[in-house]
Amino acid sequence: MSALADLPLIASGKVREMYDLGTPPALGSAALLMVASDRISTYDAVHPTPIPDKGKVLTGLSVFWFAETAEIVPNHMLSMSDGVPEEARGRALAVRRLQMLPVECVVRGYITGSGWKDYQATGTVSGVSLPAGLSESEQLPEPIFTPSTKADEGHDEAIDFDRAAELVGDRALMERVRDSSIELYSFAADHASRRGVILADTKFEFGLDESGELVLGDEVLTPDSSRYWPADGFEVGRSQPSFDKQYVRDWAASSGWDKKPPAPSIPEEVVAGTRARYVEAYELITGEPFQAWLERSGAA
Ligand code: Q0N
Repeated sequence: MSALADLPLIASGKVREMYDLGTPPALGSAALLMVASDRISTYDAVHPTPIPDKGKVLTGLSVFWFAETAEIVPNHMLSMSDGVPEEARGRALAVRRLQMLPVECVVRGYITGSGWKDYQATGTVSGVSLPAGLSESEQLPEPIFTPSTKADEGHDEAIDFDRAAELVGDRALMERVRDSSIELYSFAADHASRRGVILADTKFEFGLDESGELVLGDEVLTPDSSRYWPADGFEVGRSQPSFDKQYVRDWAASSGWDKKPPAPSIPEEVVAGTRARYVEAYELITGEPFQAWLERSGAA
């Protein structure tokens, strides 16, 4: 018996789902249930093997960052308990229903991934000109806002600020979105650096509430929405190991998988190592035992 299955599904991605909660009296506004699964993807393909507690780690991290950043920008979190079915406790949040802005708000402090590719080809990322001569994974002189939009096959398409403002239909609002995004990134990157972790880049989504106020939505500053690198061993001039997924990627690279779907199942020692890295990320960033989140959220 699944309480989740009885809720209307309104959006689903590779590794999470959103359900309609209606307008529960205890929450006082139209609400959604945002659920993080234990599924993991590498090279854009979802593996059939779950990583136990991954959804709880990501949800706990989002809750940490929602609390830490609430004075920078209000966010959509309503509750980790009211409206959250027992079976989803710890890996789901009740959130305010917003009118989402149709842009993904990427902030980069380091030049890597698709940004590195675009920079090598054009010297720019999402219309932002960067200094010549940067090396792969180098820290940028200052964080840059590089919005994107969902292209047809669910792949992100880089757009410049003007195009983002056009899609949102309000240039002044888009300027506030950009400034808030950079402030959120800078705050989080500073926090992470003091704990031995580099926040290379991250993606935010924003919406407007019923009174037109700008609100931070989605998951925030999780390993799925961000690139976290261990500061230990960081070296400019090469791609960096991902804090969380490197065990799976290293195993996948040596397994003979051609990195095209379907993704293979993951051996148990790789699952265990990966789970330990997610828990380590939670504990490093929040400064508390992961067990504390399990208890506070009603998962344990
Ligand atoms: C919602 N997505 C992810 C924006 C949408 N609080 C909310 N209220 C209503 N809808 C959503 C949220 C949240 N979070 C978010 N789907 C529904 C999809 N993105 C893709 C990029 O554009």
